[in-house]
Amino acid sequence: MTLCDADITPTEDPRTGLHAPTLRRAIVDHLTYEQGVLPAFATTTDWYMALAHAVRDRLLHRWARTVETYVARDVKVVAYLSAEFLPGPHLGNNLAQLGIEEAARQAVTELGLDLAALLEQEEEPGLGNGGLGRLASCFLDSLATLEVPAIGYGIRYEFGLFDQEIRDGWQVEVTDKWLRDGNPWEIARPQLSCPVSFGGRTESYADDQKRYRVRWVPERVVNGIPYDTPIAGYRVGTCNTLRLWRAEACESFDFQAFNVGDYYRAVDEKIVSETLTKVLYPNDEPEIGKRLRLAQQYFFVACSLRDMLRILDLTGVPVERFPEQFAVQLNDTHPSIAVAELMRLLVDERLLAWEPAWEITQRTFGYTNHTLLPEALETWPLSLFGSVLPRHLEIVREIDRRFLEVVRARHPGDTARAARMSIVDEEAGKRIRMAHLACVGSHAVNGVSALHSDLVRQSVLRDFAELWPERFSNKTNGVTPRRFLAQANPELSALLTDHVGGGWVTALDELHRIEPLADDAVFRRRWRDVKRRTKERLAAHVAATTGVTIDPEWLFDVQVKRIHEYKRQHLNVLHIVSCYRRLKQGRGRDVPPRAFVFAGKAAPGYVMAKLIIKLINAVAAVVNADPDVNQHLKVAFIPNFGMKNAHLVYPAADLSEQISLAGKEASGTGNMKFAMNGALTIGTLDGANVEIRDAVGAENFFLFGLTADEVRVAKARGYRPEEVYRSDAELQDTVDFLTSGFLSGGDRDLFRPLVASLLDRDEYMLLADYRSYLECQAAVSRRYADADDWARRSILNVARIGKFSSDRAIREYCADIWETAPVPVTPAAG
Ligand code: NBG
Repeated sequence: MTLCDADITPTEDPRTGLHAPTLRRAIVDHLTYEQGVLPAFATTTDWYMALAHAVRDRLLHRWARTVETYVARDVKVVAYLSAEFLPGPHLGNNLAQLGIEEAARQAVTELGLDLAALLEQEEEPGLGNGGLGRLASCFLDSLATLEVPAIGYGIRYEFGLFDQEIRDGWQVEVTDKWLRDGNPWEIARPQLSCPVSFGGRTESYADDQKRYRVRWVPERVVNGIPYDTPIAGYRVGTCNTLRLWRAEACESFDFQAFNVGDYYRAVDEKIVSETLTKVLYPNDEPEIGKRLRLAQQYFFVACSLRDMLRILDLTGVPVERFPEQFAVQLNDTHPSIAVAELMRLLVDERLLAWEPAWEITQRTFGYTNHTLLPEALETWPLSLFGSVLPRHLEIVREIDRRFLEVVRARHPGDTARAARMSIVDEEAGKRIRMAHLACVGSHAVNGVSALHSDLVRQSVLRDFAELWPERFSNKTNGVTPRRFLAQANPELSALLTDHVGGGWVTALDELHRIEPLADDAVFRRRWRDVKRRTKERLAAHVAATTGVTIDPEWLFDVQVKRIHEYKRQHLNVLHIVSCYRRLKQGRGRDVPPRAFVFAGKAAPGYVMAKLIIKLINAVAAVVNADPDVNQHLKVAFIPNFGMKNAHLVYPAADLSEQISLAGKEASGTGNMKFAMNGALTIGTLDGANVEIRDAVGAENFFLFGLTADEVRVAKARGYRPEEVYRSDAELQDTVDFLTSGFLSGGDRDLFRPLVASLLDRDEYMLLADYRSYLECQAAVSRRYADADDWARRSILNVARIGKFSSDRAIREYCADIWETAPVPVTPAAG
């Protein structure tokens, strides 16, 4: 391979040019001067790195213009604080945002390489558990695309969420070493490092004006090093920043200890400091390393707020104007210690009086609640909190004292209310309620779907909603159509663009213009052809990863999400087992054959969730091997669900399973990703399902199950699952089959804990919803039998899904909570 100067488009800068010859030259340059490898010896990883660096140059070009523009215009910046981000692979996304996929393809092809193979090289950053982390990344995409100044602040976990392997049907966790080959997308900025204190004690003193002051004398200090990843908007000049913090020991050695010869203690300190950002905690672990988790949260929040103050100082803006410069959003309670930390910075370090500091704090923060599950609402034992953050404990107590004065003034004598609302739970062994801290310290509180926001107001935060009704609002989640439609489903995207132009990528509502085409037989034919191809792709992946062959002609019935009892993957299993039993009895052969596809991780310590995975695989093994049924039914569990295989899954689904018990799923976002790709939903009236059904039309949505109200009433009356079990012979037969030993090589005890949980308590009311679910599934089968009619409904789903773009969600946050506006960045020449 030779390169001569004639290969470069003469007017293009090799660092910024977007045409194939320039890109080609840039790739080879990076290979040689960054990787230090000759083309002849380069591995695919080397080429991937070289291409990534070439693309990153183009991003940094935009990034520099963006920073310049923001500084010159004195803009308000959204700071999105989130302990999790799930950006997914960057390369494909960045090529698309810059509009250079074709140029890149041409460039690498000319170098004798295959773009798809290079894309495949990327290790995805698994810095989140699921919906919450992915939402944060969808929001960053929309912020940049809408040209809103924003910084995402989070943690650079050295190990993201574990990789999942399936061995003998069980989940096995493997360390996620995503940084093994280096990360070409990030830039470390050690010069911007921030010191963060932990532990120790506080001392009071009088300052020169004899004012009472407190000083924190910490036990140890850790450094936070920021790593920046550019986040480009779609075909705009804006390129924002995702800034993730890594913990580093302040000194490599504790010289004091080193000098007295205690070498190992000196190294120990370094190890302890650097474990802070080692690993992401699974979100539904029953008991996690609490102390480390609190330390992680404080660590990234402290770094981020200090960083904002640094930016403020740099621009010469007085600290009183902090809320005009930054809108800080708390993504769930994980960063809610920020309320106390900002108070500490303002009062202890900037020497403001309490009242103005409090006003600044409240005007700065907004808080989004993402769950009603009591076990997921964060509280910290007071003693632990005080030992990690002694000064913050004092501040939280003072916030609480002042807050309770307000409550008591409003409701004199209502001591029960004051106790319920207090930030410090004086019962239950004294704990700090982080949701209360977030609520008291924010000017805006929101839920993530209409139903969930109502339930927030009626249940967990009811007293707060009564006190400050104006603070509460709903912001229904959304997902980015760039990644989840344009990139994940190029075939469908091309078809849509053919008919309505490409504007839908940034204005998803425009898809309503395909609605009339639902009645066009030729269009439906093309629609089905596209779906067929996406199903072939998924089938190939399923075969490669599980050995199970599924027929693209069949109905693809898909449930992918974290494995959790409330999400009820085992209700899906009950349906499959019932189908299996019917087939074995010679019934149910006249319905369209189905492939049931699952994927999702269980928290390593969540025994029941792991047993559900085993159950799915046990059913798969029996069903797939049984010639009596495997012409009608197949089951596959795709290992290691993440952003990469998600791109294959969403486009290929016919049926999207959104079957959580009503009132439990705050919103769901997978539901949106499926519908956006033309799947029909079978679901309960839970989370955003309610709004999706309203949008796509009740007749194009398969509804079943109790409503949230009915659940509440049934539980209040004393729900008895055994009675349901006894009253339904097929349910009985299905449930009994799980402990028959047939699924478990004769072991009748294996699935007994699962069955016992259903018969004893059935917390998530699977038995109550079983019959309704089966009837609804029968309706699905009848509908699918008419493939053309199914395609019509699929088209209508896509045509009417516009509301669920994260662009809409971000516009609402900007208008109602952040009070920020777009600041266009003039596209740089070059
Ligand atoms: C999750 C909810 C989902 C929701 C996402 C994003 C947490 C704590 N909550 O229903 O379970 O879609 O947040 O809002 O992860």
